This record gives sequence, structure tokens and C-alpha cells, in this order.
Amino acid sequence: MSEILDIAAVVERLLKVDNILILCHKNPDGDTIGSAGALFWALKALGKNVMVLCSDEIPARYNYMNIAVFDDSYSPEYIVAVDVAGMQLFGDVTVSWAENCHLCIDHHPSNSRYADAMLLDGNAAATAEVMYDLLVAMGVQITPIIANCLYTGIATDTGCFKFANVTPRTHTTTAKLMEAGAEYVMLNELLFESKSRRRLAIERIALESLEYHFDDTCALVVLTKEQIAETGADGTDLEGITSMPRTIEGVKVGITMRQQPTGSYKVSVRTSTGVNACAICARLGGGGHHRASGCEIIGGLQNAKAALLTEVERELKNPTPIEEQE
Ligand SMILES: [Mn+2]
Repeated sequence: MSEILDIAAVVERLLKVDNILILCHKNPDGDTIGSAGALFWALKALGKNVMVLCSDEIPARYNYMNIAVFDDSYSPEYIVAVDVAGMQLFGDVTVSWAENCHLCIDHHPSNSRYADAMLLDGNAAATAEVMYDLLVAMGVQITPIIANCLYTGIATDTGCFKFANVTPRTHTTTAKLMEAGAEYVMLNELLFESKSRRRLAIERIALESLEYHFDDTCALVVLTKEQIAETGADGTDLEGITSMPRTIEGVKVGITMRQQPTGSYKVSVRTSTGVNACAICARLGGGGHHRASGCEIIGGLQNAKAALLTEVERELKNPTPIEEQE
């Protein structure tokens, strides 16, 4: 169980240490990379040795953050995880470092509290929102590159300010980032107005597998490991697919099943208002947010699908209440 810290206590701890390793979650998204990038540049500005590590390669689209990836050139004395809700989300490369994680900075209410200490703000739309408050409290100047990193985290976790997790605070923080030089026009085009050819190829394959369940209120797509390999789709391409089934008219639960190299299925569940995605995934050993959650199911496709659809049906028939403040 983690010790729960406030921002002032986290500032005190970070200022005391010199060699820091920042960990991201596997299949990295804009929030874990952007939060890591912002903390990286802030700690560098304070004269510290700092590097970032992720079990998967950082997607090339985030190259503008210019983050140094950990190369064993020093022994980290302090390990910070950003936007990582549970141990199972670290992946092979980072999991041994994560076992000694000193601090986790996160916004997932479902965080399993694996780190020694935690800065958790379940009301924040993105970890990057929490990170902005932390960096200001540290007295770090929000440079254009830090602003770009934080803008990336907030914009990607809110679907470019479209999701229900957006609050007035989200816009207030974003306004500060714009004042600090965030290149929002360039970033919006890069992050939301362009798709790779690989992404289009994997979208076409996903659409061919589309099936409907429960009076067309649930849409499901499946991608095999061979199809993923064949298109060369990377983590970002695949992450983009997950929002697709839910956008179909009348669909309340959109599911994407991606076969992993090990054969297990990584499942992403996206729901419309009032359907609790986290409740569905929690019963399968996963978690996340009310409208966007995930889990991993081991076993053949038919068994995995059956287990998943059983939980979807249960949730559609007996909805788990959604707590307002989360
Ligand atoms: Mn996040």
C-alpha cells in the first residue's frame, strides 16, 4: 500500500534526489510519454541526472519531446512511474525497476498502489494535468518543450478535449500551456489530423472483423498477431483503433481485441455515457476509467470472447453505478 502524498511532499522528495529514472506504461500513449517528458525536462533544469524507460519503443510521433532513454549510465536512486495504474502495465523491460518504485504520479482511480508513495488525483483528466501542478510547485519554468509535453498528455487523454473527463481545470491548465508556448496547432495536426498508412491498413482489417452483439449495442473487432505483423502497425496505430467500434451509432460498448505475441488477447473497452467500462474489465483482472478500460485475457479466441461478452451482457443488464467524483 502506498503512502499518499500531497504535492508539497512530492516536491520535497524530488528535490532531495539526484539520479532519477522515470518509468512509463507499456504500449505507451501520449499521457504517459508526455508526463514523463515534462518531468524529464523539469528535473534536467534542476541539474539532475534523469532518463526515461518504457518497455515498448517510444513511438516516433513523439520525437519532438526529445527524451533521453535510460542507458545504464548511472544507478538510479529514485524511481518514478507516471500514468501507470498497476504492476501488470509495466512490461518486461521496466517491471524489475517498477518493483522498487518510490513514487507513482497518476490519475487512475483504480491505481493498485504498488509504489512506496503516490501522488494520485482521480479528478484530473490526464496525469499531465497533475504534472503541471507539480512542476509549478517545484518552481520550474514551463518552457515551450515542457508545455508541448504536457499539452500532448492532456490532449491525447481527452480525445482532443472531447471526452467527459474534461473539466474547467483542464482548459485552465491548457490555457497556461498555450501561454507558455505549447505549439497546439502543430500538435493537433500531428496527433489528431493525420493517420499513418499502417493505421489505415489495420483499420481496414479491423472493420472486416466487425461483429455486433446484444441487439447491436455492443460492437467488437479482433486483430490477430499475424494481421498486426503483416501491416506493421505499431502501438500508436493500434491504440487509435480502440475508439473506433464505440463510435458506431447505437453502440454502447465498443471492444477491440488485439492478439499479443504470446497469444493472449489485449482487450480495450470503450463505452458510451452510463455504461461502466471499468466494471467490465475489473471482473477480468483489468481496470481503467469509467468509459475507457482494458484487460488481458489468456486463452483461445473463442474462450476469450465468450468470457468478455459474458461480462458485457452482465453489465448491460445490471449496470454498476458510476461514482460521480471519479
Ligand atoms: Mn492517462
